[in-house]
Amino acid sequence: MPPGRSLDVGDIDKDGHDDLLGGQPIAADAGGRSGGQITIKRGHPWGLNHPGDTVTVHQDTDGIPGTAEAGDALGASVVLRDVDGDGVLDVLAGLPGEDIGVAGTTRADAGSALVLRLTTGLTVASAQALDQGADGIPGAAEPGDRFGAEVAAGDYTGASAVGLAVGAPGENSGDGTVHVGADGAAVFIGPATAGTPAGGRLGAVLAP
Ligand SMILES: [Ca+2]
Ligand SMILES: [Ca+2]
Ligand SMILES: [Ca+2]
Ligand SMILES: [Ca+2]
Repeated sequence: MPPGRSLDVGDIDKDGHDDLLGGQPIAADAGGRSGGQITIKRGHPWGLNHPGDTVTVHQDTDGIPGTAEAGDALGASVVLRDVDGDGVLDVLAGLPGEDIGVAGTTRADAGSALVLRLTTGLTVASAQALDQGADGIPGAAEPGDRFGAEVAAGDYTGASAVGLAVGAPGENSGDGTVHVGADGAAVFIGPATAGTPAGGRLGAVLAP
């Protein structure tokens, strides 16, 4: 596995050694794949490169929503966090180049994000795709939104529940937005709320 374009670390299998999550959104990168992919490498006292301890997931993997298509850019952003509170780390990964179908039309590069609930065996127990206009996420999937260009997770409400944040820097002609989901509701944070300028591409970069 070559270095990813996005990285996070955490002890997924709970053996006391951090495991590595890498996103590889670019097919032309060494070891890359059309549509992008994410790779998990199990950490050991002797390092990361133990044969058989690498798990790669993409949209053509069984159980993952959607289909791998050129330019999806799965893995443009990744974060490891226990999103469902079962004590095992999970993956939030962005696909800002995913095209979204809305009422029979294709919205190119509207973008999507995947939530992958993991097991300590480094397998995906369940997967969910998020995009604008679906699953209670405010806004509409429009061409070029690039929802999923950046992702983050944290306790945004002080309720000790993990919330998810997804950036869509192409929203509204590049004004950008950040969608924050917490406590079962998602909020659209745009320039009027964040105080960012027109064309400021809010959501292009999120701190973990
Ligand atoms: Ca580990
Ligand atoms: Ca796709
Ligand atoms: Ca979990
Ligand atoms: Ca939109």
